[in-house]
Amino acid sequence: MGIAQSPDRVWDVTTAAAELLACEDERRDREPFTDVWPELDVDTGYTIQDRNLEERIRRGEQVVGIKLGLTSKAKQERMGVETPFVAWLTDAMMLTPGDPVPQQKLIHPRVEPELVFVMADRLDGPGVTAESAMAAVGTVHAGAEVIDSRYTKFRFRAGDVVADNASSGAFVMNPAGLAPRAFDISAEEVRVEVDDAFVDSATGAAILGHPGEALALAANELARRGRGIEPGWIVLTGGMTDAVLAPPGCSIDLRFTNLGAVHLSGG
Ligand code: OOG
Ligand code: MG
Repeated sequence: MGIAQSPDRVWDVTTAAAELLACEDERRDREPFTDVWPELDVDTGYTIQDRNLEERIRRGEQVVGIKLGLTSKAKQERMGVETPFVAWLTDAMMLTPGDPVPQQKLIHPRVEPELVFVMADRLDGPGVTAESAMAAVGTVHAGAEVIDSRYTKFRFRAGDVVADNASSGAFVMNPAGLAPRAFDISAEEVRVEVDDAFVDSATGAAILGHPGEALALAANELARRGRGIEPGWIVLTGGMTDAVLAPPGCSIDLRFTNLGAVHLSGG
């Protein structure tokens, strides 16, 4: 924790939390806090993230699940942060299939393909393994996350991005899910196409070897904060490839082997 002095502002958990939500509301990006507040570590970041979850709930939003961040090498290398982390999903972030990227709410959206779990059973850490985590999953879905950092050019350190609810923006999933035992999740491939041109691909194994590892990591991290993963929650297990830019007018297709496709237009 601690307090940081910058030329114009003093940052602590309360002021940084308020500033991040103000940036989101005003569609304004800013420099990362760690430039002037190097003590902003991952733990402090989670405290800020949870403060802002309370504020989102106070505004009437409801928690619908969680998202993992930086669970693939492609994402870790691009963002320059190697620690996977967890953040909150609320109903305000949920898109219906066919909805465009909500440009009017976002600063500089990017889209990434994700394997999404819908939980059948409650999952409580600590001590959760990938195997015990997968036993609590009801269905697996093709998904797209629209990330949107409140930091200029997505430049941040681990504490900054955890505080910023892991660049949460919006997400959508294909409603047709499969039972986890119905197919090989590690081998499930996604092909990313922008404006009908192939740009990238990855398999489920890109997510910590198996996306169940990401779910276990999330359960164990939430346990540290005195929480569990609830039945019905949606879990975004992390971008499988690097994210692609999603400006107005673009067309993005994520085509999965068994899970179908997700289409997003840039609006
Ligand atoms: C941080 C959020 C990362 C993922 O799936 O890895 C994330 C960022 O890339 O801005 O959502
Ligand atoms: Mg993501």
